[in-house]
Amino acid sequence: MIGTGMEYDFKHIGEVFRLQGTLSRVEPISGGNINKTYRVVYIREGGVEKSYLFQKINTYVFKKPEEVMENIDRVTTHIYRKRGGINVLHFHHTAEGKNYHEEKSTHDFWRVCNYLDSVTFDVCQDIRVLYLAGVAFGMFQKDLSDFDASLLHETISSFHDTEKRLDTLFASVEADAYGRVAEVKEEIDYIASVRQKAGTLSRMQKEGSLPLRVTHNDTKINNVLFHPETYQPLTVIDLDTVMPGLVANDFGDAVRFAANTSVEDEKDLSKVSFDLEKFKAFAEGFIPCLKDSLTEQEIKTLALSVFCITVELASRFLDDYITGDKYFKTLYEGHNLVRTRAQLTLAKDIERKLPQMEKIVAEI
Ligand code: GN1
Ligand code: MG
Repeated sequence: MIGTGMEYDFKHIGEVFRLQGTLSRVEPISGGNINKTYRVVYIREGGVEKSYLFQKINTYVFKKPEEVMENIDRVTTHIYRKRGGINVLHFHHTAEGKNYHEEKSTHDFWRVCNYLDSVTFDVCQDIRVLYLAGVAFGMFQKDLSDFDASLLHETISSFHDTEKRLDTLFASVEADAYGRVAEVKEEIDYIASVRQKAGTLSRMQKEGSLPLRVTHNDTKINNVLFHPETYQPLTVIDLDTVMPGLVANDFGDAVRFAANTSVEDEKDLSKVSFDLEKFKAFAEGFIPCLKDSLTEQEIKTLALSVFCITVELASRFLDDYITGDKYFKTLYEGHNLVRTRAQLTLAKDIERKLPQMEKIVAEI
């Protein structure tokens, strides 16, 4: 469950990162399902306010947080050079020159970066913003197209290996450690019925028919910061899972989130559906950024990737539910089940609309 965050000694952490001024207030930032994030406001000499983003990395999920931070350092440095330093994430360093700090007594693992004045969207009705989100993720990939992938650690192994995710789910179903399986039979039956289809992209990856690129791997559109007035994309955030991967997974995961007519954890399933207009807008922003590098085969997998990644995430939520809610942060009892049902409702609608989605991609 999520705490208030006020149990942490933010003043001390600020000192470790040598931040200037006096700490004035702390505001929790909700949204992420893994790490804990806070905006910490300092008052500097002359009364000027300066905000920072403090994040406590979830070390249950990221077993080697030092490697996560090494990846982030390399990726942000690369992007910084390309973009001339404008609107780039910058992580602060401790006196020992590290971009993270591990608290000795608690083993809490902290990082601090600049706070960009911005807005983000969980549900977005504005077609232009969706188009711009597509551009932001497309450009992110383009910026990293000449980055040496061998420099990156695999921060979570087999992260988007859908086949493996489903194998894990069915093993957990067998074990039924928390006695929750009987309640989710319908969900399990559906996932079993689409197991082959949902694993298509991972199989193609293993066969070597899709190229590995440096990808973001967590492309929810609330990971794009937009300018508060102009809505121009400022930067892409949440770089914990930047790793070699499939371009289709970045596309699919973004669309899974952005083209949903409701939120990811909607309880009222009648509000959940897949919006083809939104899909088209995102695709029109994303695909042209990569048009020179995408292979024929990659283009063919874009529409299907939305289905695969949605089933994959539903399986991850369901697996977490039946294994005792240890991975994703939950706000209430049964939250992971609510998420599963919303994602499966979405997956079914995507499955129905696949031919139309393929047509839209082909036209672009
Ligand atoms: C997690 O932490 P957050 O909210 O950015 C998860 C993603 C899921 C997403 C679903 C490291 O992302 O894979 O798609 O929740 N990140 C990790 O909301 O597992
Ligand atoms: Mg994330």
